[in-house]
Amino acid sequence: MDSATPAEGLHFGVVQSTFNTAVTSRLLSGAIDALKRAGVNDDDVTVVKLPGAFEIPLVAQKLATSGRYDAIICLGAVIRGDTPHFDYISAEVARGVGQVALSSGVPVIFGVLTTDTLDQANARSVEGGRNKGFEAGVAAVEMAQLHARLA
Ligand code: INI
Repeated sequence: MDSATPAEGLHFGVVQSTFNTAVTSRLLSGAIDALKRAGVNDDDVTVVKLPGAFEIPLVAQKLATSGRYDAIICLGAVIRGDTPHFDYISAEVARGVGQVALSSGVPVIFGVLTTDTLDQANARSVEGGRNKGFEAGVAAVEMAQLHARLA
């Protein structure tokens, strides 16, 4: 991590979709754990919950353009079903999150699982173990620090 910019004092917005909520709740725990371990204050983290991954980009955009956050973390779980629905949602959330980062200039981290099965999603959202939310939290701190340094 970049020691020139302490994580303490940085502000983070976390967007959690509640579809597949058991999975995304563990992603949220992982992200919060990573932020705390980096020294981020509880009061400097805002969590916003929304219905599904498709809705993530709009809310991420609202947070990113508010000027209040040094990075935004997007958390969700899109799990393949029997129809092409998965392909539309996963493509749209990935495209939208990337677009929000580029248009806002604020780091927006993609902590959205896109898996074929619930088992795969569970294996990537283990509390205290392999956890995409934790990885997203680590990436958010690194990107917020880098962003501050490059500003
Ligand atoms: N939303 C998810 O976050 N994950 C899914 O797996 C999922 N599936 O499978 O349908 C899902 N659908 C809801 C979607 O994100 C929107 O909330 C909904 O279409 C309303 O816009």
